[in-house]
Amino acid sequence: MTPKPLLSRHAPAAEAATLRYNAWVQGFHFSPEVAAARAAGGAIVALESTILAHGFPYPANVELAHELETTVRSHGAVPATIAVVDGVVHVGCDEPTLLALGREGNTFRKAGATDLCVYVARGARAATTVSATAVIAAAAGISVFATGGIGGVHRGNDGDISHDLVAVARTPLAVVSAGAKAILDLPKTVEALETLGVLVIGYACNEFPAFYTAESGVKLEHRSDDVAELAAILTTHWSQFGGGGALIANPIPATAALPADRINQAVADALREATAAGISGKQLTPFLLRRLSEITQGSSVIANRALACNNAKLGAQLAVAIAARRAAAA
Ligand code: PSU
Ligand code: MN
Repeated sequence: MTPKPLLSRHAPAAEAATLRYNAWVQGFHFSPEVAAARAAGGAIVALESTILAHGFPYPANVELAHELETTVRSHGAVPATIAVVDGVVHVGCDEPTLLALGREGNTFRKAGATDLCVYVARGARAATTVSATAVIAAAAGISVFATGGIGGVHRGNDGDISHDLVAVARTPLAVVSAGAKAILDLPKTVEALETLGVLVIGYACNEFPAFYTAESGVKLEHRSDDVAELAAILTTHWSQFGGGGALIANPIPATAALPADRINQAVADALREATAAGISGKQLTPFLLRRLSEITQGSSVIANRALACNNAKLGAQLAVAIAARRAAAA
């Protein structure tokens, strides 16, 4: 038996959201393995497509797409890479779509949760960011989403704050992320997560991870070293407290981390170039990631790949643990 929510004031909103979501899901295209897993209550891990189309160069992006999916499968869950193709939301992409995302990334727009409707209504192609992937995954009943690093509060005072933060706050799912991307202002990003009510838990770490390095100096209040305990915390958050999104902060493995001084210098240089070139808005993150890869001669791409796969592995373990708890409670 699922315990009754303690906070009934959240229940009407949750119910309305479920109804809206259910209507919306009718238009989704599920891959055969995702459809089977949904029907069986199996473990599914959502994966985003902006990291492929706009975050990684070709062919490393196609290799990453395959490696993420293989990692999820080898840890007992089903991968659901999410993208919009010809106006249809795909939850689980077939091989031609993964190849198109990698080879023709620039023919895919970068969709956040807010502008998904534009691309769907126009029958266009769009890669989904963390925000768009999170709302689609939650609508499809998927509880775990693995990415590289979420967006957040950019450095400086230009007010650029990724919609990822708000969308994750609203969406009842766990995002497994190596903190937030190192190009950001990490202390401000952690503060914004707190303000928005995103539960942040460090997996086997005491500090908010800094993407290419394990530590940022920003201490976390919660730490868990046990996937079963994480699953218990999350299901309690959602089923008893009407909770929204949670960020499971998973540091890059020590063997893959970049030297902090080198990457910090590269980030500072890339940021200066972006300012000089007047790059802002949706172009900023892809510009910075591309420049970092050039400045570090590809080391940043290798590190990004390692941390994303590490997140896919933890995401799969977590999805399996959550599915087991739900099966036991049913
Ligand atoms: N993680 C990565 N590489 C990426 C991203 C995440 O390792 O490219 C993408 C995600 O799609 C995230 C987006 O939502 O970067 C953030 O973009 P912005 O800062 O414009 O909101
Ligand atoms: Mn932005």
